[in-house]
Amino acid sequence: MTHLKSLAALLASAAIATVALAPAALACERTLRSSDTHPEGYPTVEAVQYMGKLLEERTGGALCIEVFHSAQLGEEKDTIEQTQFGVIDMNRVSLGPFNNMIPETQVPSLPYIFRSVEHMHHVMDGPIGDEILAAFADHDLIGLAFYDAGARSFYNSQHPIQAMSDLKGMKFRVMQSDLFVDMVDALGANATPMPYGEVYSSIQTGVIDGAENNWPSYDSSGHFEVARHYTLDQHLIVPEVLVISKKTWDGLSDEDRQAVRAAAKDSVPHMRELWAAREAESEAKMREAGVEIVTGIDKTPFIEAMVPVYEKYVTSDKLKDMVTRIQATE
Ligand code: GTR
Repeated sequence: MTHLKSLAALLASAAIATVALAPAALACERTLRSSDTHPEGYPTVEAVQYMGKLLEERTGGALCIEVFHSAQLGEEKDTIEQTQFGVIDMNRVSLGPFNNMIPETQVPSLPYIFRSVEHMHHVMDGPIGDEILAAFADHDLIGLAFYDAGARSFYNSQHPIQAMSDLKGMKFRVMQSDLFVDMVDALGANATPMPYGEVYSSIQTGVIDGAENNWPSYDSSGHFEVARHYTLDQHLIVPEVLVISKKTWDGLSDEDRQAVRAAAKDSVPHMRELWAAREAESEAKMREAGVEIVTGIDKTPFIEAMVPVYEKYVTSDKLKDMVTRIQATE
């Protein structure tokens, strides 16, 4: 009897467990795999997870997103290819690695093109942003939204950069984009394009003197441990982009596509809040960690040095027109 009772109890608890598990198991008919180079908790990772929650709620569990953070699926350039092939469904990346492939992405990647992050928001939230997102379609990708990445500045292991002349002959890692190679060369330094994940050890072993990035990346990558001099020259305000594979897109119903687009757009204000908080937090952390920070440098020579870079990259009428419209945007 006791035995029977406990068997009944076991069956009952199994039934409860099945019931309890059922919603989770049924919750997602389809889970989209999304890549990110940053660790759990980084604003881009959290923004896509938030988008996933919106999507799951709004589609009644037809679509969910799982973010593979910390470069689990590979470095940005490789994951972009895999997204084009449809092996990865979604990807959150910088616009930088798209520069060589999609000329329109070069425009917001031009050094000092934006006067401020607010200026960048006005441009990317408007028709120019939409034109850039649309340009992904010719490359087996659908552009969904832009996210914040603050401003990028130079940091290095050697000495403080007070003026452009201090960069002379130094070796800096850049993202894999010809535009950024030419940017660094135009400043009198030498550029080494390489994947993000190789930067720490390359600085540590002296293969390069430094790199350039925003506060949260400088912090979360640990680069500040090996490159203690950070100069706020803010040469790039290049946004991040969220894309979905055209292969995945083609397999979705119209309704689901609309839900994906809307959830991506709706994650942007949330991302901006997360970003602002994280940026301030990382900057404070870096100051506390004793990083030598150079502020208030004269940016004029940096800006003037970019003239040949603009001449080299802004060649088609389309890109010229975009640059003119950006400059005319409030
Ligand atoms: C970060 C950006 C990453 C990656 C990285 C890099 O700011 O969020 O997507 O592009 O920079 O420098 O490679």
